[in-house]
Amino acid sequence: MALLIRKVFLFGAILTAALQVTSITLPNLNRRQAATSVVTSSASDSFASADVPSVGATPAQSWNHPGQFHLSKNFTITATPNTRYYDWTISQKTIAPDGLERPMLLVNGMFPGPLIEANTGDRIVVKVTNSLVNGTAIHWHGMFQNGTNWMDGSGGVTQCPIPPGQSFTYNFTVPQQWGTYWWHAHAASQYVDGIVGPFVIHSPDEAHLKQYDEDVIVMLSDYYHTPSPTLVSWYLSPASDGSEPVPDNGLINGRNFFNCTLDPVSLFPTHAPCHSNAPRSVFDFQPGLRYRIRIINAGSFADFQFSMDNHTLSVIEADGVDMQPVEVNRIPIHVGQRYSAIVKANQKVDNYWIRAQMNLNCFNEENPALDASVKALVHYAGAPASQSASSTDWADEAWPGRCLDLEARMLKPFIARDAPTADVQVILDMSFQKITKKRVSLGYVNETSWVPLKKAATLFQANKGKIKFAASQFVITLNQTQTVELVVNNYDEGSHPFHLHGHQVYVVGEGKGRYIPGESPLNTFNPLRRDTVTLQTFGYTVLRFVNDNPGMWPFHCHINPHLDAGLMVQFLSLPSAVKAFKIPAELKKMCAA
Ligand SMILES: *[C@@H]1O[C@H](CO)[C@@H](O)[C@H](O)[C@H]1NC(C)=O
Ligand SMILES: *[C@@H]1O[C@H](CO)[C@@H](O)[C@H](O)[C@H]1NC(C)=O
Ligand SMILES: *[C@@H]1O[C@H](CO)[C@@H](O)[C@H](O)[C@H]1NC(C)=O
Ligand SMILES: *[C@@H]1O[C@H](CO)[C@@H](O)[C@H](O)[C@H]1NC(C)=O
Ligand SMILES: *[C@@H]1O[C@H](CO)[C@@H](O)[C@H](O)[C@H]1NC(C)=O
Ligand SMILES: *[C@@H]1O[C@H](CO)[C@@H](O)[C@H](O)[C@H]1NC(C)=O
Ligand SMILES: *[C@@H]1O[C@H](CO)[C@@H](O)[C@H](O)[C@H]1NC(C)=O
Ligand SMILES: *[C@@H]1O[C@H](CO)[C@@H](O)[C@H](O)[C@H]1NC(C)=O
Ligand SMILES: [Cu+2]
Repeated sequence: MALLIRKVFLFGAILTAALQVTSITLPNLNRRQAATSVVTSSASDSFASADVPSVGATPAQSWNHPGQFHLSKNFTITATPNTRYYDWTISQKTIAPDGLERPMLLVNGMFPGPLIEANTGDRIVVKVTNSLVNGTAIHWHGMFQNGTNWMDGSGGVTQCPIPPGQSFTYNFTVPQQWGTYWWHAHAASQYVDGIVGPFVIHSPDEAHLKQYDEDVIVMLSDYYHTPSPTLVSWYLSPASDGSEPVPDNGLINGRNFFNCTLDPVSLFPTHAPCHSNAPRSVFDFQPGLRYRIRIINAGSFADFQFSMDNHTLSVIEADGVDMQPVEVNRIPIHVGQRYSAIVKANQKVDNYWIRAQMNLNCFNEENPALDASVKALVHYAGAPASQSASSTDWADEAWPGRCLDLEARMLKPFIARDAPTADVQVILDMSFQKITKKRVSLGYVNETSWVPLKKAATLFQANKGKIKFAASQFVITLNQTQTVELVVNNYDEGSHPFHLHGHQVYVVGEGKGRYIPGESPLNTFNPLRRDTVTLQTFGYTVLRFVNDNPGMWPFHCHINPHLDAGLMVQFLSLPSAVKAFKIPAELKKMCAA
């Protein structure tokens, strides 16, 4: 391992010249200008929450808009559908979320990007203008896109990337779902470089609507000082020996402290200008109120354990599905997943640490620059403003050792549904193998390691009636509206948060080793439903979903390097309906660019 680290140092040093930051641009946008959220009628509140930075924040971080993470009371939760318009421009900017300057890819100059806030049934219209040098596509993580599969934003699957200099308008509705979601680039590894934001859907039917007074978003992410194309090419080279790049830091709502003296010992030193006084995020609590905390892991590799000193977390939602409340001290949350928890501001007026502890057991490598305990603060009104707290972590051990989800049997959906009986079973074997000439470890589902198509999208091919796809595309065709049982055997030592686009799946079974039909126990009685499920190391997972949403749906590991290494399959659901899709011509035209 030490040898490997030395190799990395050398490699990092060579790269440094190419990564030197030349200028720093501080976009001077306020949130309203930035988001240009032209919202119809009563919904003009979408971006209206206070623009004042929280206690302790430095106003210099003009790209960061803490106000949008505290949802405004002015937002009207209603069942009357509305159209919400957003106008986004994606461009490269040099900013310093944790004090170290680096080029990032940002929407409207914001990091994290603009909040989308809507009600169930609303229409969302987002005009995306691409001012990058590469094509891009935006995916709306967890949206069903029922009847609008081509708005899913998956590069090479449901669309060709939006070419540089061009615009595309995403336009879809969000019926029959609510809760906490997010959006992110789904082209190359771009979201790792900043193209991410929260997406919240309200509904008067939400189970726990009356159980909280305030509504707050906590976006967690791991964070690299080096742009992702460099990380990915290293990862997909023999030099990495299959080890994922380990983050330099982590962020909470786009902020954290970084000790600049540690940059030289990073796996990828940058030598970029760095300011050791970047502020952490601060969440203001009013004593006596109840807060809904929406935790989103918008990172690319690390599994976090989320906790708040002296405050228990009552989990009420997982990936947009309301849960019967369950009280915990810590929530493990893997990439792509979301949880809501209710927290009572019932402790002594003081400052408390919020902790997002990266699970180092999931990493093969060490990064000496990384402080794996990512922090933010709760500040009770009346306590002194501070960037620090004297509170201590819960006494119980943060990590059981391996990288696992909150146990499925702890999470019981509030609206109980038994898993329907399976009509058809699909078995997938997931592994990493070094079988290429280049001695690079690639991700395989059965015999296929996914490589995105160039100037083509599998959806458009299916729309033309194609049923056989390129060898790099593992497309599983599901002809009928029926219940699919998806068994995934993980033959890898790592755990993998798999996300199925367009669906919520029933998690009916999990265990060690290979799935053995008839022997591995299943629970079909109101099992957990969600859209991103962690496959445990050397274990099996059994999922079920109803194949009633026509389209080409990726099922992939959300760990970004693993997706780049090919860990993806696609379900072609209801091909005859897909053939009948009237896909906008402008979308298909982007393949010619
Ligand atoms: C909410 O609406 C009221 C009345 O229109 C307005 O005075 C207030 O500034 C708004 N609050 C926010 C956070 O936008
Ligand atoms: C554009 O894409 C190429 C190929 O993936 C990559 O090498 C390059 O770094 C990207 N440029 C930016 C600014 O992200
Ligand atoms: C969005 O789609 C709806 C339904 O197809 C259509 O009526 C509307 O004009 C579209 N809006 C935009 C801005 O493209
Ligand atoms: C930063 O790291 C250096 C070297 O490990 C250490 O001496 C210093 O105390 C650290 N500074 C802060 C503010 O943590
Ligand atoms: C937080 O909890 C710890 C352990 O129970 C306790 O010792 C401490 O006094 C609490 N802190 C405050 C500010 O209430
Ligand atoms: C994947 O491979 C396994 C093991 O060979 C096989 O049982 C399964 O049917 C394959 N899955 C598909 C969708 O082809
Ligand atoms: C699905 O339909 C296609 C075209 O009709 C057919 O070739 C294929 O065998 C069918 N697949 C299954 C699993 O029935
Ligand atoms: C999708 O729409 C079809 C037809 O309206 C409906 O039968 C099905 O239940 C919907 N599925 C989802 C996941 O919304
Ligand atoms: Cu993975």
